[in-house]
Parts: sequence; structure tokens; C-alpha cells
Amino acid sequence: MSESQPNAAFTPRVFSGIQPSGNLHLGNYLGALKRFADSQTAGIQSIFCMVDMHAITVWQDPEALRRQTRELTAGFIASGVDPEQSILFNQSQVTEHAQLAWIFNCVARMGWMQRMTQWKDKAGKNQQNASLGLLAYPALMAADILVYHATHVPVGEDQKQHLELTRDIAIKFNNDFGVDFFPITEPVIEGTATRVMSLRDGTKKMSKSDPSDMSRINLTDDADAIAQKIRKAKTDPEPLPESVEGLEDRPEARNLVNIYAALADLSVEQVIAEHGGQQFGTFKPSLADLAVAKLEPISSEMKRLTADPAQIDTILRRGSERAREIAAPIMEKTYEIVGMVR
Ligand code: AQP
Repeated sequence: MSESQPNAAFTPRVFSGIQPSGNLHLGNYLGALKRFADSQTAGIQSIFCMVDMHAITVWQDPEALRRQTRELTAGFIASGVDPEQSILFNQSQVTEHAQLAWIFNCVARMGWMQRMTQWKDKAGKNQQNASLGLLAYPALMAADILVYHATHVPVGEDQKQHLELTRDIAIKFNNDFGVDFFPITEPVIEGTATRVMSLRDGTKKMSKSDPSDMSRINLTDDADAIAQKIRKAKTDPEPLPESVEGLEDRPEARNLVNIYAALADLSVEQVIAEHGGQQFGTFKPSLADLAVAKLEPISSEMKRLTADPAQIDTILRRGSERAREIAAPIMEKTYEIVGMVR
């Protein structure tokens, strides 16, 4: 359905978001946070959001949601996202997200929503009892992106389908109203860790909601917990292969090599050149050392930042004001296009 339209008229702008639903993990770091921090140097305006309104599509304890929103903000900053250089805020403080989401609810089709893998996975067999928000989630996500006319969205592999839907919504809006108003967003899914897998099952993605804490490395884990989780990570009995092709059909081995490569900023080829032929008894301690060296400074910085919630709230409020400066005129123009009397 998606057909590309030129985005030449739009200033390049990056948007991405993360849900403050707790258990921020290595997959969120390598697939999102680290790449956000790295992309800041590219000289393109970047907007990063704690998507608290997405989080409540499944029940959240209000106190926990507040704590997790501040903790996630600390996670962004501790990973290297500079709140001066980038715009860092929480979604509910910029009301234009909800306003545009309503317009998109009226543009998107039910069938598009019902086809989403995440809807099927999360609602499961109990769709009648899932929240309406969970079904409409991708329209809010499209609004998050398009209310800034963002042209590029760095995400992990799991968000690809939602980004295709964002493009479809933009194309349908533009066609329905005969305008060229919304850009056709480019997903940016790059690097060796766009899909970090569970440490207990190399065929399942590492996820916040996995009931097993051993399946993921949390950004709040201390050095002992990180080392223990890597030591206990599921593997097969073979040593690491001597070539990259040898990782095919070995999901757990491939996952650990990918994690190593992403943490060390190396290619998979370079990791295999260095560690190929090693037993996991040798490779896992090297990986654990690397993971601790990279993640411990992040977790201690997160701890330091969350000790001052007022400071984090100030950062979010200031970020929201900056975000609104971009979103408000785009929202006004959208209302005008749709025919709302202003
Ligand atoms: N395993 C992963 N590997 C690489 N990237 C990942 N992301 C999430 N999991 C992985 C990326 O992190 C960003 C934040 O996504 P989110 O806030 O939607 O978090 P999520 O997808 O809800 O996280 P989980 O752990 O996958 O949650 P549940 O368990 O609820 O499904 C996105 O860019 C995402 O691609």
C-alpha cells in the first residue's frame, strides 16, 4: 500500500519514543537509546519522547508510571542524549499528540489496526477485553511522529510494521484532502542490534514484559546481576564458529555475538575474527566484562539523576515547551485542512 512520495519539501527531523512501562533493558538501549545518542552528532534536530500515553494502553499503576517516566528520562540522559541539544519530553505534556491522534483515528481503517502483529500479540485471544487504546495505538504513534513533520524515525526491528502504517496514514491524509502536508517518514533500522533477543530463548525478542528477569539485562542491573545473567544465558554446546555464516541456525550464539558487536561498536565479522573458535566458557566472561564496562556507568548515572526528581521534571517541562513550538502550528494547519472553524 505504501508508495513513496518525495520529502524534499521537509526539513530533515528525527523523532522517536519509548514507553515508560518499566524494565528498560539492553534491547531498548542498543536498539534505541544508544543510537539516539550517536545520531545527535549528525546535525539534524532530534525529538525524543517518553510516550506515557502509549504506556497506559495496558494498566499502569499511577505512582509507578510517574517513577518510570522519570527513570526513563534519566536513561536517555545517562545514555548520552543531551537535553539541550535534543528535545526531551513526555508525550502527555504536549496535547497536540492526542489531538492529531483523533484526526488519524478518523483517517486510519479498522482493518489496518487489526492486522498489526503487536495488537494480535498483546490482545491475544482476549481481544474483547483489550483497551480500545491498544487497538488505536498505531494512530497515536503516527501522530507522535507526524505532529513534528519528522522525516526519520530510528527504532528497533519490532516497530517496522507500525512505521509502515504511519506512512499509510500520511499518504491517505494527503490524498483525502488533496494536500502534500505530511511527510512520508523513513524508518531507520540499522546496526547489529536492531533485534536483541531474550537471554533465555534466542527466538524471542528481549522484552520488558517477559515474566523472567533472567531473559533481559535491565539498565538498572548492577555488575553482579549483569555477569550472572550472561553466564546463565542459554547457548548451544558448540564453540563460536570461525565465520559469520556459521551463526546461521544458532540463534542464541548469534544473539550474544550481536550484543558484543553492538556494545563494542564492532562489526559481527570483527567479533568473529577475534573470538571465533572460543568456547562459551571463554566468550561469556569477555562479554560480561564488556557489558559491565559499558552499562555500569549508565546505571550509576541513572541512579544519580533519579535522586533529584524535581530536576528531571524541569527538563521534561522545558522539553515540552520546545516541542509545542513545533507541534502547535502543524496542528493548527491540520485543523484548517480538515475544515475545523478556528
Ligand atoms: N529487543 C529489542 N531489540 C532492539 N530494539 C528493541 N526495542 C524494544 N525491544 C527491543 C526498541 O526500543 C524502543 C522502545 O520501544 P517501546 O517503548 O515500544 O518498548 P517496547 O517495544 O514496548 O519494549 P518491549 O520490551 O518490547 O515491551 P513489551 O514487552 O511491552 O513488548 C523501540 O525503538 C523498540 O524498537
